[in-house]
Amino acid sequence: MKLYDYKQAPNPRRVRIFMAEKGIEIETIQINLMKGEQRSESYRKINPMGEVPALVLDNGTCIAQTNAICRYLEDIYPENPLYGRNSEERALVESQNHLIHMNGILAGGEAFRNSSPNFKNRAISGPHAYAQIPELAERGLQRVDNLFEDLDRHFAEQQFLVGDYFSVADITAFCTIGFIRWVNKTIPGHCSNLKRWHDEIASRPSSKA
Ligand SMILES: N[C@@H](CCC(=O)N[C@@H](CS)C(=O)NCC(=O)O)C(=O)O
Repeated sequence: MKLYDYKQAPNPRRVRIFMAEKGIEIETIQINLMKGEQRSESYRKINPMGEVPALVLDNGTCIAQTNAICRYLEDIYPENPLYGRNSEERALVESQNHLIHMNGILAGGEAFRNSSPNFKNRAISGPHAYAQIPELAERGLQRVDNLFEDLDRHFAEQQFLVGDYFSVADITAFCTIGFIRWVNKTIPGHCSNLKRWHDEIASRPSSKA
């Protein structure tokens, strides 16, 4: 297998942390997004979406969505499950992971991609051109503020996103908070529960992956 990666980008980081938690090693190839390598003809032959991460299996199949890659790895390396240990936990992990994707990754992306001069006409990742909409950048920032408050309330009650079970949803949230720094937003000082959770995840060796 080969993992197409870009060290600085949030979605490939989710896969790298997931792999580190499970002790999985996969040959990794860097695609430099700043140089536009994701849009090159050669890379688009591998992943027509022109995005990273992408996992190419030994039979040539390309799995090109972060959650699908992690699910595939969970399936073939079931030890130390990160998608839940029973039906109820799997449903709760799914729910939290989806919420963080919607209200975190997409909100941060909305703020970042609609404001950064480097993303002019690339306000949505993928093969199609979309103009920036400044109002969406503004709304993205509001959504990020709400995410911090919602997570802070959540972590007042629970150790991780799903009770005392560390899961893929925590990885998604951790990478989201790293990504949100790109729009100059960090955990507000009064969000002490969120800070406690963040420090705990940052202290895991996988967080350096
Ligand atoms: N839906 C995809 C999104 C992946 C994505 O947005 N990747 C970004 C890096 S974090 C990318 O490749 N962007 C390329 C671009 O903006 O041209 C997933 O969940 O994997």
